[in-house]
Amino acid sequence: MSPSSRCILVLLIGILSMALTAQAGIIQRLESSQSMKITAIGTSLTATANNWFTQTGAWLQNEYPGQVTLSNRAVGASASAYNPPGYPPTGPQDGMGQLNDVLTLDDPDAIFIEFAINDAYTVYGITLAQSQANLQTMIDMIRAWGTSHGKMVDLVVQSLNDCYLMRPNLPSYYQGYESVASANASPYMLFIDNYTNWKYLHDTNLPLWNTYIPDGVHPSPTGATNVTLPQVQSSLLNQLVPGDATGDGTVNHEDAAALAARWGQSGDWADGDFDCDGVIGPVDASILAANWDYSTSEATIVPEPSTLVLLGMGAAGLLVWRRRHQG
Ligand SMILES: [Ca+2]
Ligand SMILES: [Ca+2]
Repeated sequence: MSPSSRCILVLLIGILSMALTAQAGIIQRLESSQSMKITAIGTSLTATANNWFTQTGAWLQNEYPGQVTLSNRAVGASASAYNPPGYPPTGPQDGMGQLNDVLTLDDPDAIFIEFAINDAYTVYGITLAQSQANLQTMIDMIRAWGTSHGKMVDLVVQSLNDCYLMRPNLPSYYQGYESVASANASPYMLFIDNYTNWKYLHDTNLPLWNTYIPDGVHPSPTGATNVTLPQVQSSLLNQLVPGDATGDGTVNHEDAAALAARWGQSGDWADGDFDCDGVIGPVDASILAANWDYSTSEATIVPEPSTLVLLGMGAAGLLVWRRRHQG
């Protein structure tokens, strides 16, 4: 069979089994008009008022009115799975406790996770290996819950800002988070790296960094708006599209060709294994077909009101011009 006819066959199989597939990625699911309960677990970096999560939630609620419900279960001074000395039994709830609440009370469609900053806090004594193991346990718990409830939960694992107060190995803990996310890669897993941007600001403009993180740990609302939020938005908008083997944000003939070339063989995402089972087959083709012609550029931010006003003025001007020239 020639590559092109094999490609057509694959697409036909895919179109026939389109009903089997579901959208993945928070923006994609919202774009397809799904309602989503979006939750967060984490430390004070997520629990404090008007932080990155509040701002991200407000942005999504503004872009997708009526579709987004938020639940923020982050607790200040918490770490992934540990009760700091002096806190229990009335102290902050650790990550496992927060996750239990999300799974039993929230019926989540998406969960943001960040504990690395406090796992790295030397006073808590959580090793890098424990931090990674705890994150893996949380991911396993979420996926098991999803399987038993018949739904896929979008996971967003993050590094947040840099911090130099009793956290000498924080970059390693952030890297640990990235490794665990990568080892659990799927269309429903996204790792967002905020650390690189914050570290860059620290190294290039320390006075501004000090303004944005006045206590050395917690970004101010302005800091969150100017550094964390744009990265979160960009990462969500550009999340790997199921079916996009080439990773260019568009699902088209190039991706079909990649998939056809490895049909029936083993491979990874770039070869067309979109359900991450290690083999390129009919389910992958159906995922590709379900997202055919999708482009991340379509999921762009709605123009600001001022832009709409300008566009409106342009349209009004055109109308006047046409009337004059018709009259
Ligand atoms: Ca592509
Ligand atoms: Ca597959």
